[in-house]
Amino acid sequence: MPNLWNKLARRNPRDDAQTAPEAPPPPAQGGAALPDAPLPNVASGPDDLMTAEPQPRRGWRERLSGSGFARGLSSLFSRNPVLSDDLLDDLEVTLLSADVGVSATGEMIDDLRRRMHKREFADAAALRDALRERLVALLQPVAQPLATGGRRPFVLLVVGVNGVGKTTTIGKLARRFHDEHRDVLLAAGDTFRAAAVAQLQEWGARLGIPVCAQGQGADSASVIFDALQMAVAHRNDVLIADTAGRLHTRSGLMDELAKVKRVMGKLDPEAPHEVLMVIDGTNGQNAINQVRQFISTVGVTGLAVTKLDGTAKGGVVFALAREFALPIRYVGLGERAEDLRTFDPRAFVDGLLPGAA
Ligand SMILES: Nc1nc2c(ncn2[C@@H]2O[C@H](COP(=O)(O)OP(=O)(O)OP(=O)(O)O)[C@@H](O)[C@H]2O)c(=O)[nH]1
Ligand SMILES: [Mg+2]
Repeated sequence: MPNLWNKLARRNPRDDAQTAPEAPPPPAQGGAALPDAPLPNVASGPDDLMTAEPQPRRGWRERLSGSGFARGLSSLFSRNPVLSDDLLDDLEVTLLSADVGVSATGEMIDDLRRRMHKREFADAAALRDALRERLVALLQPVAQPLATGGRRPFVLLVVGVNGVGKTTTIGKLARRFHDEHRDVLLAAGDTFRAAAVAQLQEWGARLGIPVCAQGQGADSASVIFDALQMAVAHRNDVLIADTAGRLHTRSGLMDELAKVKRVMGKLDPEAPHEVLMVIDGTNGQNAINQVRQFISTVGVTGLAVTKLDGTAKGGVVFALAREFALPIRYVGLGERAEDLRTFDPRAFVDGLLPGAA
């Protein structure tokens, strides 16, 4: 049965990053919010920022163990305590269902099967250890933390589709830089949504960080240009620019991003130094198409994968690593500021697949 499933899955275009059809866009969080409506995510976000005592940090494992991927792997190894082809067939289904993607899954399964047939593994636990090492090895090359170098201001342009967690990630990042005593300026480049500017200003106010903004409907490129001018004049260490969520399939909106980038380049040919694309970890294989489009329009230099806590399957992180080899700077394991973690492949894999390494 799993073999049949596998064959079907391999032919299923949904698992083929090249041809994956678009799912409906994720709901724009707060996109429908009225100007005076409560801000969607500030209640649980910035409030925590100002907590004098740091919250006890919950570990990666605690955050990831509830994910579909972790649960799938754990039940897989309890169902198949001995080495067998069935175990590998089941594993293949688990990886594909968790959005690891056809290519990465196929390569890993083929390698593990070959090694199993060469009697390299004494038991299922040994195969599990080998799987863990394969998963870590797949992620290791993309674990490249963001380095600001000597650039001042270091300019970060944050992009992504609607509701993926861009503004929240900016708040969390601002907090990190702020904690490192870096002078941060925020640019409210999402001029599309009424509540967007207020959402960023709320983060700024809580941290005591200035926010450069114009009214709703202003030209995003002009807001960001002004902000960069200000950051240069004030010698800020870091400028983080928010942008409106946009569907990668809407070429007009995508062109607007390219314009934002061009305009920045007029003041500093190297700006933005980082185009950080935020991806919702629950978007599965659809994220692959999103990244491809953003790369071609605006040139992504790093990824942040959010919402890997909760119901996310988590496997898309592997698919992203396999498809793009783009640095994964951060992962979001929750809504608190400290839940934005510098990407750590071993901690991530151990969270999904615990056991003696
Ligand atoms: N559980 C969880 N929720 C998150 C995470 N990151 C962001 N969120 C939530 O995702 C929702 C959307 O976040 P926003 O930051 O407003 O997303 P956005 O991409 O700026 O949205 P638009 O500006 O509308 O495109 C909020 O409710 C956040 O609290 C995460 O890592 N884990
Ligand atoms: Mg936003």
